[in-house]
Amino acid sequence: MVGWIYLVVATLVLSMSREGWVKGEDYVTYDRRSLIINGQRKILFSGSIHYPRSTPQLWPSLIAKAKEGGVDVIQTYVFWNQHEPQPGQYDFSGRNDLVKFMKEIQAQGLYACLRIGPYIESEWTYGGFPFWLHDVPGIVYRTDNEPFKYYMQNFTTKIVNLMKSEGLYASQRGPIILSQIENEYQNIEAAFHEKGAAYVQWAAKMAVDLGTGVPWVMCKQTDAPDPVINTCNGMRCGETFVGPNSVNKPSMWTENWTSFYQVYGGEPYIRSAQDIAFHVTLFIAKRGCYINYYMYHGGTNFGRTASAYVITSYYDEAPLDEYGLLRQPKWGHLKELHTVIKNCSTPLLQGVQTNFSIGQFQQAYVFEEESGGCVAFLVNNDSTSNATVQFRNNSFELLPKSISILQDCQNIIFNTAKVNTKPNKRIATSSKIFNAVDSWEEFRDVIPNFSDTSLQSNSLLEHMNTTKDKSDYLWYTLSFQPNSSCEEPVFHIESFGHAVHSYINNKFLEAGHGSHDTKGFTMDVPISLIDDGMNNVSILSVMVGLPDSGAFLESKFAGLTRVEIQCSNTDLYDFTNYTWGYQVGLVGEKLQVYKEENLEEVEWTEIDLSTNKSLTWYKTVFDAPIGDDPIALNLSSMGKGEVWVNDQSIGRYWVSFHTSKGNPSQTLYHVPRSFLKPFGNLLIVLEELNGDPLHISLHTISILDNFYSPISYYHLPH
Ligand SMILES: *[C@@H]1O[C@H](CO)[C@@H](O)[C@H](O)[C@H]1NC(C)=O
Ligand SMILES: *[C@@H]1O[C@H](CO)[C@@H](O)[C@H](O)[C@H]1NC(C)=O
Ligand SMILES: *[C@@H]1O[C@H](CO)[C@@H](O)[C@H](O)[C@H]1NC(C)=O
Ligand SMILES: *[C@@H]1O[C@H](CO)[C@@H](O)[C@H](O)[C@H]1NC(C)=O
Ligand SMILES: *[C@@H]1O[C@H](CO)[C@@H](O)[C@H](O)[C@H]1NC(C)=O
Ligand SMILES: *[C@@H]1O[C@H](CO)[C@@H](O)[C@H](O)[C@H]1NC(C)=O
Ligand SMILES: *[C@@H]1O[C@H](CO)[C@@H](O)[C@H](O)[C@H]1NC(C)=O
Ligand SMILES: *[C@@H]1O[C@H](CO)[C@@H](O)[C@H](O)[C@H]1NC(C)=O
Ligand SMILES: *[C@@H]1O[C@H](CO)[C@@H](O)[C@H](O)[C@H]1NC(C)=O
Ligand SMILES: *[C@@H]1O[C@H](CO)[C@@H](O)[C@H](O)[C@H]1NC(C)=O
Ligand SMILES: *[C@@H]1O[C@H](CO)[C@@H](O)[C@H](O)[C@H]1NC(C)=O
Ligand SMILES: CC(=O)N[C@H]1CO[C@H](CO)[C@@H](O)[C@@H]1O
Repeated sequence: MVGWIYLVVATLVLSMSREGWVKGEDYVTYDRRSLIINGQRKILFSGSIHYPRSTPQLWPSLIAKAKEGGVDVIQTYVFWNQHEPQPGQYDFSGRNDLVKFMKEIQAQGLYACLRIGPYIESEWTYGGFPFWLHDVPGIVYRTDNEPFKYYMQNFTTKIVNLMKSEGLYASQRGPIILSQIENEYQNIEAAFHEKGAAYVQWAAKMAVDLGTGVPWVMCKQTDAPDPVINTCNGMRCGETFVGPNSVNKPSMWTENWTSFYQVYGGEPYIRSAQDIAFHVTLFIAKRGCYINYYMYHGGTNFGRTASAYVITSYYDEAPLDEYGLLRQPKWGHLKELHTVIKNCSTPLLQGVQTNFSIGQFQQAYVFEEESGGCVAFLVNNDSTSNATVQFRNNSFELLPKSISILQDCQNIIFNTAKVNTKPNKRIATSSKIFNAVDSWEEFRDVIPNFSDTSLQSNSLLEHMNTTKDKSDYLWYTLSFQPNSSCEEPVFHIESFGHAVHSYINNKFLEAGHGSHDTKGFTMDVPISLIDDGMNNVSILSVMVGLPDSGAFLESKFAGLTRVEIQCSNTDLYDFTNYTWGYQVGLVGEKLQVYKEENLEEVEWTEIDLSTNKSLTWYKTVFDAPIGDDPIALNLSSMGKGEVWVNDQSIGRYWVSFHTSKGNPSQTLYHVPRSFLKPFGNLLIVLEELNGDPLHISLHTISILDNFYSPISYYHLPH
């Protein structure tokens, strides 16, 4: 009966879908049970790997390891601000070579899911939007707004046409079986009232009209209009997903979080292999047909691509770690689960599903074919005790918080809580310490005074609208003379984020910052003033990535909001509406002194450790460690800044921002092998605070297999 309904629905969808789709033999369609690719139903495991978060040199091995781990589909967002840095000027080179990435997926025989967005969030700066959108007159992002819709359609069309011209859709025998439009829009839809729903309709129609020949999805969007499929994102979609919004759509999970992104001041989020396996299996038991691991490989937020307060390493806890090494037992346990599910796919896809209770906290999900094929899932949702249950006249003892998979509905062939894969351990082996004073040179960046600035305003300007994201840094300067003697002056600064370094009369005072959850902060710093002359106040406002989420992203605010000097005799100087002078960026940035060709633009001197070293550029050279192991810089002796190797930024660092346990959130920073030559690699460090470059070290990263306990690890020689 149910099988018959599938057949009718499938036939309807197929016949309806032929019109308007790209011609080709390999259609991708769907019914309520699954995607149907080239006439075949599929249960698909998918893994997110974002091409700009690794390098073209690493893509083949990452994809191969995903394939070996039982992944069928590689899912990626498309990163608009990487591809269209200026309106109409496109970049698809190097790490942005989306076509090459898709072709690598195809070459390895995998499918692809292309999440175009073009709003992507993804802890990527500005949620993937190019900052120039901000200055389009009258624009309001992600709603029924003509300027926004124009640019969204323009970019989406550009990407779809690029994929078509390269023959990359499955309808053209390419790898892409699914595309996504928008991203978790339901989170903000209500903020736009009736314009929100109108925008969802428009976005779906715009996408479908592009005629890709493969289905579109909208994740976390219960009102996704037909034929767009609404999908689930989350950690426990087997429990939380209310299901597809129409009887002929399959149940799909586009983001099952393998961990959680990490912010400065945050500890890593570790999700066990058992917990992931439990929720993936439950989703399958409840007739899910597509599960994507977000992330399967996280990688690195190179340069300034991380969003506000997000660290440079991305989802290092995923089955493939930041360096692309297997994280065990996660990778192996999920591989085993994938193999088992694949082996049961005939009864899963062809059988009739029933479910019933087998105990107070225990349920059975059974898929049975008329021909006798059968697979059962026995769920024990008791998280503390084993449960003994009767199923089909057999007794089974189920581990706490686990799902057992029974082949032929008789023998347990997999249990989500029973991990057969041995854990491994990642080790960092020191290869070089940069402790020779004479191997370094430094250049102190310039602290501008009010009289040096060309941009002036009688108010505190908003940070992003002033820098246009050309730099993280914006100088706010003024000069003033107190009316009369100011006793025990205290400098009061309020900022909407993200960090501030304050200077008076060319002397560093203090640094302050907000956090991912509370971006605003205030500082009160005792200072000394010159009473009978002009005082130069210079405040460096620093952003650590642009915001990436929420409604009305175009009108988010950052930078200084109030500046005062309070004297003990109640005199108060309020500079909020004073004449301020502004400078976007640092001198070293403007001269691009991190590039080999521009080194001569400034005078480098021997390093001087005797004074405060805030805002200093350091330079040295190093040879690549021999071998093929991945490489990382250990920056635990540093404060906050950014690092370049051979002209390429390996990302921001912020070691001085500690977690509640007193640890930096990240000390090792990945230097891709492909950035290096054998000898004489240029290393440039921009340190904003008082870090010590003489304790920077270079490490090779490797995996210790058969790792049983921390004790055995500590006995090994380094
Ligand atoms: C997108 O905009 C560019 C100008 O920036 C224009 O040349 C191009 O034709 C537009 N493409 C589409 C599909 O609208
Ligand atoms: C796959 O299923 C077949 C028959 O159902 C069984 O004989 C075989 O052992 C299974 N293989 C694995 C790897 O589970
Ligand atoms: C069977 O599944 C349905 C639909 O998910 C659910 O409403 C019902 O509670 C389940 N029954 C048992 C006994 O678990
Ligand atoms: C397990 O129990 C928890 C807590 O009662 C509940 O929230 C969850 O939905 C249950 N899961 C399943 C698979 O029954
Ligand atoms: C379970 O046992 C009963 C009684 O012996 C029998 O009637 C029934 O068919 C058995 N069920 C299965 C699934 O083997
Ligand atoms: C729970 O069941 C497993 C077998 O399924 C068994 O090895 C284990 O000893 C049991 N634990 C307890 C506490 O009974
Ligand atoms: C700013 O003024 C200080 C004296 O307070 C001076 O040493 C410094 O060179 C000036 N900065 C610039 C960029 O001229
Ligand atoms: C952004 O800056 C421009 C001047 O460059 C100004 O006209 C505009 O009002 C500013 N917008 C916001 C939102 O601050
Ligand atoms: C303030 O800056 C001006 C211009 O750079 C400089 O001439 C003056 O000496 C500075 N004042 C103090 C107190 O440093
Ligand atoms: C300083 O003098 C200016 C101009 O006379 C006046 O507006 C301001 O209120 C005075 N500020 C203080 C704190 O005395
Ligand atoms: C600064 O000027 C703005 C606009 O003129 C005004 O609304 C605001 O109250 C002023 N703030 C202070 C602290 O004087
Ligand atoms: C939808 C869903 O399951 N969201 C969960 C994702 O994971 C975070 C972190 O554990 C939970 O807080 C959410 O509830």
